[in-house]
Amino acid sequence: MYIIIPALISNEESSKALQKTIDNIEWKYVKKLILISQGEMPKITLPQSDKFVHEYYDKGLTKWIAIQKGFKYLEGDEMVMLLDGDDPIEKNSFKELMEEISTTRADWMVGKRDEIILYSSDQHGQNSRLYLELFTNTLLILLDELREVYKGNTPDIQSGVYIIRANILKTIDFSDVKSYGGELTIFHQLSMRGVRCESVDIVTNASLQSSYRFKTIVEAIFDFRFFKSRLNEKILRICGELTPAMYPEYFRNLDLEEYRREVANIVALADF
Ligand SMILES: Nc1nc2c(ncn2[C@@H]2O[C@H](COP(=O)(O)OP(=O)(O)O)[C@@H](O)[C@H]2O)c(=O)[nH]1
Ligand SMILES: [Mg+2]
Repeated sequence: MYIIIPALISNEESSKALQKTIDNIEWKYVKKLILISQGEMPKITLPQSDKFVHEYYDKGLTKWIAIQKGFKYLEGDEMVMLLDGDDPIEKNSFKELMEEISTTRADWMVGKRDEIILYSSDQHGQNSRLYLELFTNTLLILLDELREVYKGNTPDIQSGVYIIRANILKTIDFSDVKSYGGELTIFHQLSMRGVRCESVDIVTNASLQSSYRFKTIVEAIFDFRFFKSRLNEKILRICGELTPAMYPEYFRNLDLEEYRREVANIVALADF
């Protein structure tokens, strides 16, 4: 398999997290690891191997442009894992995931996180990012009419762990992705072609503060053509009501009143 890691390095902590991400890789499964880093030059020890390439840019990229820089190294129909560089997956879980990818016949897998705990600097509640992801995932599932397809196990669409065959990944049009949300774009485009994802369970590590601001994420999501052109009050209301039932596994310990307030805030911020 190939692995593409986009990494924005802003301090010692993010450099360390990148080192851990790379240290957890089982090299026997890997054809090429492609690291596209930006910000500070990462202070890491890299494997001396022709299985490894590193492109560094001091500025001017986003996560999804960085990922696309890696496409020129991809050949054939091997699996490509898009992996965040902030050590998002617990060590053993990552090992199991690599094992599974090495034998799967699937065209496309999406990592389903055990917990969604994310922090953007400007979010106002502990669970704001969780609600934002689940609400907008549900919106996409509704708009793309996929409720029946994924009944009982709704994909974790905005998880950073996407695994797709190289030839398929290269056909995705990312021109609509400004900053955040390439996962939603991939999900939408492949779904429209009838390519279904397989969810694969992953155990997450505690996450560092996000490089994205909450407001930026909301604006980016609601700016996608496939959202914007199809939204109205009614679909937003239905989506608000359906989300907890689509993702009961994440709603177990949550307060529904808090959820409703957060959704109202998201819709107000979205200003579509
Ligand atoms: N190369 C590159 N990587 C980025 C950029 N922005 C974000 N990333 C990486 O994309 C991944 C996801 O970003 P992160 O801030 O962790 O988002 P979150 O987990 O959704 O809160 C991380 O590995 C970041 O380092 C960027 O502008 N350039
Ligand atoms: Mg992260």
